[in-house]
Amino acid sequence: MEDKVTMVRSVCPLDCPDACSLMVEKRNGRIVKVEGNKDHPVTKGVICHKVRKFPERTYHKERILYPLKRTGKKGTMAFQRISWEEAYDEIVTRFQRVIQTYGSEAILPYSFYGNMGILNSEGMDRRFFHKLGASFLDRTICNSAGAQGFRYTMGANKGIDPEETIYSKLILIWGCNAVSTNLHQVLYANEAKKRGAKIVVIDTHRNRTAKWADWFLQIRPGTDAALALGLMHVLIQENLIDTDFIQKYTIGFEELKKEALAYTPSITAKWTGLSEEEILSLARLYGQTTPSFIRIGNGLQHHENGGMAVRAIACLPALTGQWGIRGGGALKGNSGFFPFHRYKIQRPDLHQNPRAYTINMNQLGNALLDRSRPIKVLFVYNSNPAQVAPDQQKVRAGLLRDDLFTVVHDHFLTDTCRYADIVLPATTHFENWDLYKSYWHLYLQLHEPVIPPQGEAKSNFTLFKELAERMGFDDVAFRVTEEEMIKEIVEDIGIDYDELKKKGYVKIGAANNTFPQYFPTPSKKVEFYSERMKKEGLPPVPVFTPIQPMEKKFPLMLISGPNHQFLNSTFGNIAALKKLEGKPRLQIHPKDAIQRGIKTDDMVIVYNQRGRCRLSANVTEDCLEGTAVIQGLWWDDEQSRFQSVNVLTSQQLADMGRGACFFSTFVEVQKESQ
Ligand SMILES: Nc1nc2c(c(=O)[nH]1)N[C@H]1C(S)=C(S)[C@@H](COP(=O)(O)OP(=O)(O)OC[C@H]3O[C@@H](n4cnc5c(=O)[nH]c(N)nc54)[C@H](O)[C@@H]3O)O[C@H]1N2
Ligand SMILES: Nc1nc2c(c(=O)[nH]1)N[C@H]1C(S)=C(S)[C@@H](COP(=O)(O)OP(=O)(O)OC[C@H]3O[C@@H](n4cnc5c(=O)[nH]c(N)nc54)[C@H](O)[C@@H]3O)O[C@H]1N2
Ligand SMILES: [Mo]
Repeated sequence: MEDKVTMVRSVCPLDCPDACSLMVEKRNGRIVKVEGNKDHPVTKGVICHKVRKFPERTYHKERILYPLKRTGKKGTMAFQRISWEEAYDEIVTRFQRVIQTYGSEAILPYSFYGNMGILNSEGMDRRFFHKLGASFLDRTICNSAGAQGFRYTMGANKGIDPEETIYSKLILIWGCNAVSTNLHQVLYANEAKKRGAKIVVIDTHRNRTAKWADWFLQIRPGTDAALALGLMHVLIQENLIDTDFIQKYTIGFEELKKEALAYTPSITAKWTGLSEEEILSLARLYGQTTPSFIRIGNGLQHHENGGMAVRAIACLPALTGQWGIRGGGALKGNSGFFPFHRYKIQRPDLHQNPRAYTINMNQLGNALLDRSRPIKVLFVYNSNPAQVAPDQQKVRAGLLRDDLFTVVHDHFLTDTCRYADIVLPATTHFENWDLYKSYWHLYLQLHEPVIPPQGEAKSNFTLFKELAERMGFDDVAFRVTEEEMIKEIVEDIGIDYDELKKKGYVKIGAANNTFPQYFPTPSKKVEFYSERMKKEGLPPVPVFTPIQPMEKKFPLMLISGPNHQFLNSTFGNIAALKKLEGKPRLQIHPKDAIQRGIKTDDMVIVYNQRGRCRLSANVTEDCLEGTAVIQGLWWDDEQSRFQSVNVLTSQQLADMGRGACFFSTFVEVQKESQ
């Protein structure tokens, strides 16, 4: 028999700005290859290495294909196969018992964007938990602080259209490891470079992006607001600002000027660790180049002062009048351009339980250990909290509670499944319908299933729809099919479904159209001064608040960002990608290493008041003195006795948006005794 080969369109579901359009090669019904779609205006045939490994992940021998029930102690991964009927019976019986005894507020969903599809990440699931009257999860683990900071200045999560950044003459990549985390922005920047642009990276770590840049400025973590104010100082002093733009489109320039006055190059240098010359040159370059573009990443906002850092940086393009010029402005996130009607998709009106708590997902550990607001059921999907949530020892202590009933829906037995009472098999995105937006480019994409569900796997959409039926929820909200829901969502915002289905994607609005005629802040201008912030008890103009180490015992600041080959903890079990990453390592500056008698490849213990982590050392000047770097969210590995990095991070919240503070972590390091 001859091989039947077909090429089918797909979308990358990962929590990544690029939201790539994929072409999938199928042979006799099986996916054999995944490539970038050459016809997609942003993907242009280019995808990252990890996504090429999707076939290996999809057909992996360890994929969960049937529902499982715990047979041993929590934490031991002892399960037996059960049927979906049995699984549903267990879940529904437990739900009903908990609701009767404690109220439905004792049930908490825990999810994030393991799959970015609207239906499967914030669609049918939300409807279900709303109708159930469950407690609310405040989903703030990723970009909340920075998004809020950007909104205070600019009014919305809207920046420039990244396709226009090929026209930029200066590109500042600020706290963003784009080579690993936003590949197509790097391709646009390379195109801009061919047209004469200069690329500057501002980061605390000499990461892959820093190595690619024309100019790398290595800044002390948590001092970005000081640098932004220092740049403003020079721009104002040397009259490199656009006074017409400021007058027409901004408010609060005088107040901002007063604040920036204090940040002379010498003071800014003291805080940031940069030299005065670097600060002056950067300010002059920025002040004299049009159009200039700032890509603001998530790294700098995972700090206790991260919201304000982004708010301060977001003021820069208005000072030099960049908005409205093709290739000029900034981009933190662009999800604000997708005008979906959230309430119609998620149906918050179905929620009828005024006693429901709101639990911040960064504080899962505390929530599970808090006896005053008892959580009795945890329902996890699209997330791996045992690895990704901060203060992991508390998270796991909570998950170990005997009186907690935990359901986990996933593709693999993640470390979270270790604590589950019931594990449910999830379909991968290849097996589902869905609708994908991007938080960076402006294309909406439709996904039709490429292969049938593997084993007995069910999508989040199907799972919550079927659970709704078993709970006796008879609203029409639970009777729609996937395609009907997608049609409703897109037609509601004036998109022609048939066109979307034919092409696979449509572009939403033109980004720069709204700027500078109109800025969606309360004053309708770029707000250097924000009355709203004042009312909310925050400083109304950008200020710099240094991060204070809690205890002198832990002198090194630990930055634990993503690595190149994984996507958060996803892919942490894929052999080919693990091999490329090697092993989890602690990067430490030579001066800090010498003081502690540490050499490259020594085993070291990184520790603080919350926990300890055993790693091999890499002594390198890629990180600054006084900081240490671990990349990647690795899975538990009992053999090497490696404990993952989130045992060290804290549940503290950032200054804005109730965001996470992963990188404001202080540790000490010592060589492991032999
Ligand atoms: N390959 C890969 N791609 C990914 C992910 C992944 O895990 N792997 N994760 C996805 C997700 S969910 C997200 S949110 C994004 C995150 O991707 P990015 O937005 O790039 O953010 P991070 O990689 O967390 O951090 C970026 C850089 O910020 C630096 N940094 C830390 N603190 C500071 C500071 O105080 N100031 C400055 N200037 N820099 C600082 C870090 O050293 C790091 O190099 O990437 C997405 N894409
Ligand atoms: N120390 C430290 N911690 C961090 C970060 C950091 O930089 N440093 N980054 C933080 C950030 S920015 C983020 S966004 C979070 C990310 O945290 P998470 O969103 O939890 O990300 P993942 O670890 O990728 O876990 C996603 C899980 O969803 C599963 N999944 C995928 N598709 C589906 C599906 O369709 N259905 C179901 N049921 N499951 C599915 C995957 O198999 C995977 O196990 O981590 C945060 N944690
Ligand atoms: Mo994220």
